[in-house]
Amino acid sequence: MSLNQYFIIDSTLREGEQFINAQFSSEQKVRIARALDEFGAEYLELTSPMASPGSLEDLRTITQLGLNSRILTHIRCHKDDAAVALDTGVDGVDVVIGTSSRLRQFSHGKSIDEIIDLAAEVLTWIRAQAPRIELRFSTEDSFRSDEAELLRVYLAVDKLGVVNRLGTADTVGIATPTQVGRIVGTLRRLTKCDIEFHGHNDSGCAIANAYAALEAGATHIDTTVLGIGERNGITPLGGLVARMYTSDREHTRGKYRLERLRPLEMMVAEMVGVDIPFNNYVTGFSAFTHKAGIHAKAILNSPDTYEALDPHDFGLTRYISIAHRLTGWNAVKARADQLDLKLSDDQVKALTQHIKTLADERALTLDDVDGLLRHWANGNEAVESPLPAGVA
Ligand code: HCA
Ligand code: CU
Repeated sequence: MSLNQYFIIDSTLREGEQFINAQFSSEQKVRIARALDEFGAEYLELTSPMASPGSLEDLRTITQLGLNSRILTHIRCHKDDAAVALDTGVDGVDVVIGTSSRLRQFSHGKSIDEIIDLAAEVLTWIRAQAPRIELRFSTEDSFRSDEAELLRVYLAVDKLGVVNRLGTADTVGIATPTQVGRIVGTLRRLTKCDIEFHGHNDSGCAIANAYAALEAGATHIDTTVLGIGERNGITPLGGLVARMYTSDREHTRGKYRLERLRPLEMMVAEMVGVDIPFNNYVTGFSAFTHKAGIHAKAILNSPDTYEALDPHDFGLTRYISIAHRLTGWNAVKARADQLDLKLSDDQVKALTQHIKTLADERALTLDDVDGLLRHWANGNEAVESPLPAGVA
């Protein structure tokens, strides 16, 4: 399977609602849905209509917006939930039930055989009611479930011939790429269904696990904007897109409107009252900054020397920092050119040494360096060159 044939199921309006600060109003949900649709997310997963009267109403509203994204809702493995969900006109239903011994014992109390029987009853019933709906069956806590039992559940469901997709969920964020590859690869070999991966980020593998799932044959990946969700969330949309871009730039550029990512993230960040982390994929404030002189020189010659992602594809720009002791004369010269100041290479080299000496004594700003550049360009380059006002 080519890594190009995958779909994003963005769950900001379901898993993302489980983020501690998320309390989306109906109007905010519609704005998020539209922004994700414009970005190009193929599916949006919304909170169960059983969660609250407002959740039911918002599901109906968003289903009727006429978006390109297909609208899914997430329900327990119950006929009652399914009946309410189907009545909203959604494009698909994501059914989930826990299979780990912990969830069997402390959550729903069912044995593996009981899970298989219940899944058969509910899934067959849904298919009979809605022959064209996209039907997904997922096991919660798949990666802490006994592998033989897990497979028994999936194969029994596959055999029913009524579901489109089997979901795997790393509910507590403990899976590794190798484990995800093994389980998804097994499902790929033994079933004909599409395969979805939903991965939490508790131990930092959510993007790598999503990628491993795709390499092993998964077709659908769950994301949320900024990765928000229960605890510290799931695979972030931006991080997954960055990962896919580095694998196939042209395809990713064609598939998603990448310049929409930052406004989308800023909107959701504001709604849930968080800042975008400094080291966020693509949109963190330092994602396209370059500092060391050696990096700056190469970046000025050819940006792909030190950039796997082209900021312009995401509607962003790079920044080369020069006001510090690691600076290099090529970057200082580029700044002089930007300011249209005429300085010889020897002058720029000498000034660069001067900047390094000053930076050893105190933190400099770009204004300080610009002041020095102007000062030197005006012919005031005495060895003890006084700093312009405010710099010394
Ligand atoms: C949860 C459920 C879930 C479901 C994932 C899925 C998980 O714990 O809230 O439907 O595949 O992480 O297991 O989000
Ligand atoms: Cu989850």
